[in-house]
Amino acid sequence: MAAIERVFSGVQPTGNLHLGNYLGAIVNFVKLQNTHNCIYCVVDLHAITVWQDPVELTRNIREVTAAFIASGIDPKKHIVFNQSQVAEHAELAWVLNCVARLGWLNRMTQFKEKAGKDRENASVGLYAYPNLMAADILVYRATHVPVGEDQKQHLELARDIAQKFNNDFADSIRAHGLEEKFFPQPEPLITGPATRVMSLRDGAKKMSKSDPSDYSRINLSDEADAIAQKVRKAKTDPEPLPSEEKGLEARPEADNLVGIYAALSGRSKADVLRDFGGGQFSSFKSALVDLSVDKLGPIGAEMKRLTQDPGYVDAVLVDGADRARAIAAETMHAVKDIVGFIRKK
Ligand code: AQP
Repeated sequence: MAAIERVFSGVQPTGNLHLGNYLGAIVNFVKLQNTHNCIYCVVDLHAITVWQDPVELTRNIREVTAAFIASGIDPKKHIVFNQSQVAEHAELAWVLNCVARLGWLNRMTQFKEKAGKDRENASVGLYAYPNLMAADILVYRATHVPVGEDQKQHLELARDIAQKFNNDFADSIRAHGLEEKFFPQPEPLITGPATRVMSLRDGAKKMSKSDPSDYSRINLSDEADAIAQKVRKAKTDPEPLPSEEKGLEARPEADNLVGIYAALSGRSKADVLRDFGGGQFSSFKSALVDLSVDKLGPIGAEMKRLTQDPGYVDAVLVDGADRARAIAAETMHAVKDIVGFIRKK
């Protein structure tokens, strides 16, 4: 069972899929299809670590799937599915719960941010979330994981868990004739046009699905009017745009908008500033509206078309899950042998 170069990544179906998810993750998912075997997952088990209305959750699973396909992911050549259809994710997560250490999870900043002051009331699932994420990746023995900057720490934890499993069970891995590095070290791919897109209302906060203000983000499902309104209302500062990138330092809102323009147009920030430097935000914002509508409009329209055909979307997920399960089951059989469980052979 040789490890091959395989990409795995996931997006939570928690509603309000936004420009940050698109530029930080989905754009890279699309590119990697040319060079790798890719598995893209709608991580519904992760979503329920905070309360989800069941009807909304079903709708959101279909919406993320539609966003994948509308953005250019090919579910026939690669694998697209929702996590809960492949039981091996949860099964491996339990084994990894017993490998990961409490001290490691206590350091996870995302749990601290999401649990906030009401930590005692957070779900156990939210705390164990990074172990499930490690299982998602390792159950496919994936070698590359494209994510936004905010997921870096979880990826490092997945690497630590993989290494500890390989070390703890080294004798058993050898005894079963398996590769010494049974779980490969997954490489984070934090690359691409915008690894951290910030809120349109506050340049110090990342653009996020759970921000109570819809004006903080551009949703992939937004119509042209909504995109225009949000960009026009986006927070800026009173200075004109600088002519050089250095001038964006300490100006987080300007930096973010220029970064979004650069990412959407496939240019560098320096290049964008050559066109807009010295000008007022109003004309830059008009150009950003046109560009955003031009790039995101067709994706939003295709998402709408696809979500009106839930039968098609669900069939894509079932087919993807069947193919994912075949890979995951092979890993899980080996894990059971390594750990010492008895199974039907
Ligand atoms: N602002 C962002 N900039 C760049 N990349 C981002 N990602 C998320 N926000 C940004 C990346 O998108 C992928 C999917 O994210 P997710 O849905 O699994 O979870 P998340 O990081 O929790 O997304 P949100 O929007 O930030 O949700 P909430 O509000 O619940 O915290 C990941 O690769 C992520 O890095």
